[in-house]
Amino acid sequence: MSADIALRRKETLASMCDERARMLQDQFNVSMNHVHALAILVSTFHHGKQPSAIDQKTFEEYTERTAFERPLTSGVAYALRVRHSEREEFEKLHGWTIKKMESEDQTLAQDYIPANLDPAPDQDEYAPVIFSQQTVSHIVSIDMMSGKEDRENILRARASGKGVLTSPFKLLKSNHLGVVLTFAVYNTHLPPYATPVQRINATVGYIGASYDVPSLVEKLLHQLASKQTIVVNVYDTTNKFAPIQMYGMDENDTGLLHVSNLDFGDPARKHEMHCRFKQKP
Ligand code: WA2
Repeated sequence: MSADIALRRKETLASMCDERARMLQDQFNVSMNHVHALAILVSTFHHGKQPSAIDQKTFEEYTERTAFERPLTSGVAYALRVRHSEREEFEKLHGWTIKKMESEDQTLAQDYIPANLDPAPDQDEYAPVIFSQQTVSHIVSIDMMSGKEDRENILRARASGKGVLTSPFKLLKSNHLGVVLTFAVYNTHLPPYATPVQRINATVGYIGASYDVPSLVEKLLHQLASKQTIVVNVYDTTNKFAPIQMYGMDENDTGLLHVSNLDFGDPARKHEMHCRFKQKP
């Protein structure tokens, strides 16, 4: 192969990979902005009004009708911050107990419904889901602080005021790895340049969106009709010595590799897209 053909081939791979990485990143950014806006919606119309203007039915209808605004997400939900001292009153009001997030095999069971889950053991505070998009209705009443990844996200979101992402993990009722995006919802008394402690104290709940990465990336790449040409892999490379594969098959060494950076808006997480040609030249 002549030197200029080899160079052209390299440039083609780079531009195809960068284009796909940019599309994925842009769609992620669009949905992140809309999840942020949902946090403000809940703050304004649920916490900011007496009585609240949002109930499960309104939330479900609104989130379903605006689902097109959140590409790549499989569902959004709202978890309320409940202190242990408020638990009894909260459970009486809702007519259900706060549930503990359960193990994989339990959540994969055919008859898995939140009502069959165990009550959450006593904790200082809880984050039970009170509103959900219909697509993730199976997490209603579950204490999101009882799941490791969800809990870390909640703590980081409320101290920072930013949208935060989990590492890839197996979402409830899904066979794939996914990620969760969380924004804290604050009461209206939060000063604009609040400190982490002020933010934590002003937190009233958490809006979260789940991303089923494999099926959503697949859908995105499908629109580009390049699947005969290149193989795409997406990794969480936050720990660069132990990357986590989020999309794609094991990489097959066909020579040329191009790595495009992916910025999903959480500086604490790093992601990359790896592209290769399917065929050797
Ligand atoms: N949403 C959907 N499926 C899940 C999940 C989740 N978390 N966790 C595990 N499987 C309400 O950050 C608050 C959503 C958590 C938000």
